[in-house]
Amino acid sequence: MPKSIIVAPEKVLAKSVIPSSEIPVNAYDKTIQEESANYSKEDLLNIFLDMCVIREFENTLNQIKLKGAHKGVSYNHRGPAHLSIGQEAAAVGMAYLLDSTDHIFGSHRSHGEILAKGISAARKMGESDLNSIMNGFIDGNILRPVEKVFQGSTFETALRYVVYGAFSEIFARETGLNLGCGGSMHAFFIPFGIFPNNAIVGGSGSVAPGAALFKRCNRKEGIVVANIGDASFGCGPVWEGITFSAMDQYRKLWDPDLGGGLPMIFNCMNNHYGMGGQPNGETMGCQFIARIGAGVNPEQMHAERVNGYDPLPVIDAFRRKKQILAEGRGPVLLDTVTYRISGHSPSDASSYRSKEELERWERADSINAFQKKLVDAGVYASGELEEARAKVEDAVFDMFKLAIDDEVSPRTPVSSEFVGEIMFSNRKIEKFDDREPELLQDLSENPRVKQIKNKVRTGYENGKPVSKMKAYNVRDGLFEALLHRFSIDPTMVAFGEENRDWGGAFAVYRGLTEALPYHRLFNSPISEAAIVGAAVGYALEGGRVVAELMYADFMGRAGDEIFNQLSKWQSMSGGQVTMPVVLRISVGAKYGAQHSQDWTAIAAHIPGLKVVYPVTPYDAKGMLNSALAGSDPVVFFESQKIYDYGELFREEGVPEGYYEIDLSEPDVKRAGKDLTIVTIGPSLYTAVDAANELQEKYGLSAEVVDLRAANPIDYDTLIASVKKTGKVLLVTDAVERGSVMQSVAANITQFCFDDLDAPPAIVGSRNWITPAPELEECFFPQTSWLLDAIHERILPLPGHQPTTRQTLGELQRRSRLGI
Ligand SMILES: Cc1ncc(C[n+]2csc(CCOP(=O)(O)OP(=O)(O)O)c2C)c(N)n1
Ligand SMILES: [Mg+2]
Repeated sequence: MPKSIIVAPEKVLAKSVIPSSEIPVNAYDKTIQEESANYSKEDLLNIFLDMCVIREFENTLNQIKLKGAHKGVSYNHRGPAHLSIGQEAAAVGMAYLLDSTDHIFGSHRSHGEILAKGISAARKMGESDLNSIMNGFIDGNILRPVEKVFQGSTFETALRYVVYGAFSEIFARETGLNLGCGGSMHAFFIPFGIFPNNAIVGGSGSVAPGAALFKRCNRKEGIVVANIGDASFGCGPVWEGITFSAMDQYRKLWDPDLGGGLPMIFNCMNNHYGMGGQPNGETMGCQFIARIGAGVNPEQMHAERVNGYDPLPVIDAFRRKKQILAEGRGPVLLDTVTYRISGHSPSDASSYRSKEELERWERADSINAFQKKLVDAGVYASGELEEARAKVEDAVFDMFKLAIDDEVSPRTPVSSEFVGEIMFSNRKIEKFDDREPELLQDLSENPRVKQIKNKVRTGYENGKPVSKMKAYNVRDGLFEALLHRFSIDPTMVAFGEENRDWGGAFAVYRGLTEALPYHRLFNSPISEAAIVGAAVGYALEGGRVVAELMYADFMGRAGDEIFNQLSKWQSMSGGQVTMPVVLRISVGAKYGAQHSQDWTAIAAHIPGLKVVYPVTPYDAKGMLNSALAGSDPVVFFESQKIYDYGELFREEGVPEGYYEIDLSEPDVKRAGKDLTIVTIGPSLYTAVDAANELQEKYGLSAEVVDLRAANPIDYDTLIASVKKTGKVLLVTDAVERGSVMQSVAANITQFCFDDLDAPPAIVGSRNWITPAPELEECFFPQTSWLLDAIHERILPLPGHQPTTRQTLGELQRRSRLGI
């Protein structure tokens, strides 16, 4: 049922003030004695030692980057190392209470967080679970080398496993946490709840909320933490992720059983600097990152600033905030104050800060300070701590030596096809969970299902076109595919702008509001970055998502999320995760320069994305069925020009039952022998008109092949056609320069060089902004353009009088002008 949130004029126009409350700053002031109920002696030692593990790990990297050697062992590490020396207390404090059901996301500077979280999760795990993870992960690939040099307790082995796996990952070894495919800035290890770290500053801000969403939608335990820097709070996607996480609907409209607000902590690792810019005093104006919470919701995101130069205030804050999340009152913002003693990277000359400032923080060093705190409180003698520290430092050194040993830790196999092989998982997954999918009604009762039942599933009936009202159309095909998968896969959710109630901006979702509970279909904020980012986070957790961007023109708003997040985590995980996301993107018409662009080429250019563009009801249903049964990210373009078209190419019409179409397979929409016309998107219909005219006026039979996909493309069908005809025209509604057809034409030239009578000719839209609808005929390829291009560039048509300029000379002239 549609929701009803009344906007009452007397209420929204009434005089009042917005209440706000004070935001605590470094409020923690407990002594070790006062904390005795929370920590045993051993707990305090573990906190200290975990910090020391991180310091030694980072110190090792620092030494090899600066001097090419550590403790007399030389190593040349070519890749990056963004160190967090100084931030150990913040990392250990953050991770201390978290187990493997709690999931952290990080940044380019997250080595410390990975180690802290891995060790903390391992410490809380039973021996058998630990053993099964370590033995099971890539057949014990990381464990075997560790076991060769260390025999001890399961936990001590696990500690070394994390350190060795992290070193190996940074050094691009097969034995890395991500088989060496992630590297320093992207390492992660899902079995211990360590989710991707992100080299895109603030990248985790939009992705992590999707993981928290997964936990709510699928009733899973645990919380999600996005560890991001202070300067990241200037990033739009972080604000979008916050907005997405703080939507009212989780508590106001969703089933309360799901748990309420997202279990999400935005944890600012506030080291006071970007690379050199200073958010406080220079590049931002909030002074306290915690203040941002006050602008988000009445609870002010339960924001507070905590002293992250001491692990105990951070642990204390996480203990309280976890409780808030368990009560469904998330999200939370923590402003964890710390300091980066190391440079941004080893080449950093620290020109942006004074020596004196650096020395003051070094004097206050969190590890030494915590050691002193334990000694002063009489918990440990200084010597005991020094001795324990030396032992963990030795363990880190041993793991370093192991990770640089080429025999034990071989390089990730770059010479083979390995990276290519893990780009796509290419799996067929019926459902990601066995539980019963939640539906609100028997689907035979659904109004849209009933309406479709009365439609004619072919475009022609008794030789006559079926009216638009009666014809089963592209929208219906998409709807049937969606409903099919929604009724099988309980994890599948769909979200985007105006998805619920409205029925999707272009009515594809009409009927789904009645069929699905809120958590399976909901309206998102106008936050394209968060829509795609959250889809990525949701999929990383193991759920299927359909996310929607209303117009292709809005892809720029979700640029990073499409180009760097959606596309890359399968391969950067070393093939360990799947990315079952269908990103529906509508291509506009009649809406001018910022609402009518076909950006298939931009998506197809990015490695790691499948990109399709079906334009018939049969293809729409079959290709969406395939995309929704797969395990890869599919950017699914749809055209607003043809949403209401019936099925004009298959006499049998669109089957009522389930079927799939291979996403790489071009389709011959009309057979012919004299000329091949390859199309993508709605240019199919222009090409068919042109083929009709070629037949009627010139007696030529053109074969029209609908590419249907921009990546992957199986060229066999195209090659067979071009070998037969020897002539090929490629047509697209995208602007011609850099279009998908440019690559296809280049490939056809290579594959069919000996069979071609003329070079392939491309007709695309003009390389302009899309003009007003009244002028679209000058912009989008018209039938006449196709005929003229054939006449001028492929095959002179007897008696043909061109009415448009399609000569090679004209192409050169336009190119010279960049238009
Ligand atoms: C989107 C993006 N912009 C810029 C950079 C370059 N860069 C890398 S780290 C960094 C500073 C980030 O500062 P902050 O978020 O505070 O994290 P910190 O480095 O302090 O841990 C910048 C600008 C980047 N990696 N990604
Ligand atoms: Mg910073």
